[in-house]
This record gives sequence, structure tokens and C-alpha cells, in this order.
Amino acid sequence: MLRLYGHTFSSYTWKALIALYANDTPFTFHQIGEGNADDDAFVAAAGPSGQFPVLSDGAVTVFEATSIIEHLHLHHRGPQPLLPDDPALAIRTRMWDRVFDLHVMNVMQDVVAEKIRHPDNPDLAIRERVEARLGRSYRWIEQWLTDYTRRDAVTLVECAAAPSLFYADWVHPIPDDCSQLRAWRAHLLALPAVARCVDDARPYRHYFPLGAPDRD
Ligand SMILES: N[C@@H](CCC(=O)N[C@@H](CS)C(=O)NCC(=O)O)C(=O)O
Repeated sequence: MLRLYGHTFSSYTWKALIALYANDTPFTFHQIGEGNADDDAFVAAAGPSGQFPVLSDGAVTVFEATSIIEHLHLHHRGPQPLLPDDPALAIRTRMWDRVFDLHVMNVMQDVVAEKIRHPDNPDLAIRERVEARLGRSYRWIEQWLTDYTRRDAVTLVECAAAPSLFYADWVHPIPDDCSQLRAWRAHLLALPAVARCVDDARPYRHYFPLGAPDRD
């Protein structure tokens, strides 16, 4: 039986969960940081950052959400192919995955990290830089969506896009003139695999350091 270690409120944990849910892949979920010392120690030792999610598959341990999805695609393939079989399209898919991790999710996390570091006096220059970078990413994705045709599937792209856009929009709302992107975020949140993550995370919304908005 596969074991996924993560936290229900964690964006990168969602990324792996969406892949598992979309394919009805059987697994057990191990919640980190909520009192199970053995699970916490396992994650702390699994990779150099000690971060989650981490997947355990028999003797194999996989960290990094993208690598977990690659592993699921190779060893536990379900009805939803997480990567295309065409190698050239697979490269494009991996490149788009990097867009959501590096230019949406990790950017958004700078504001969250600054609020945790300085809860009473966060550096406004960091927020300004993050808003500028997110704005640029939003506009790039808005253009990219014009030619993105696989919108009803759940692939590595959707696994990366749903959690990153969910939380980034809380930090810096997607502007009205990015209408395709706003509609795509709503579409992603309505996918059953994503909706399940959103709902399971509701009890933990008070963990969001900036204060969760009253929506979604
Ligand atoms: N690059 C990693 C990022 C993982 C990550 O940032 N995980 C966060 C939760 S969303 C975490 O473990 N936070 C707790 C910590 O850093 O100790 C991935 O893609 O899996």
C-alpha cells in the first residue's frame, strides 16, 4: 500500500493528492505535524529539506511533489495519464509544471514566509515584489491558456496549477482582465480531485498566516 506523508492544508501536498484522487489510487494518508512523531521523523529524514509531501512505495521513498507524480505515472498508472506519452509534449508539460511551482507557488510563499517571520511588521517591499512577479506570471498564463487544450484532463499541469493558483489568488487576486485565468482557476477548483482537497483543508484555514478570505 502506498503511503503519502503531508498535511491537508499544504499546497504541495495537494499537488500529490490531486494525482492520487484523480486516478482513485489506493493509499494511506499520514498527517505531518499533528502529533505522530514517527511520521514526522520519517519525513524529516526523507530528503534534504525535510519538507513534505513524501511518498513511500514499498522500499522506495520519493520526495518532491513533481517526482511523486512522475513515480505514480510510471508505477501506478490509472485512467488519467498524468503525463502525455508523446515525449515532446511531456517536455512541454514538465516545463509548464515548473511555471506553477517556481513562478506562482514559490513566489506567493515569500509573502507568507515574511508574515511568519515578522507577524506585526512584515516588509512591504517583499509584498510589492511578490505582487509584481505574480502579476507577470498571471499575464503569461493568461496568454498561454489561449492555446492550452487539455483543460478537462488532470495531468501534472493541473496538479501544479490548482494549489498554486488557489493560494496565490488569496495573496494577490487575479485581476479582472485575466478572465481566462480566473475562469480556469474556478474550473480547477471544481474538479472532484481538487474540490476534495479544498474541502478537507477547510478546518485548517486558520493556519493561513495572512488570514484566509471568506470565499472558495
Ligand atoms: N519543492 C518541494 C516543496 C515542498 C514544500 O514547500 N513543502 C512545505 C509544505 S507546502 C513544507 O514542507 N513546509 C514545512 C517545512 O518547510 O518545514 C516539493 O515540490 O515537494
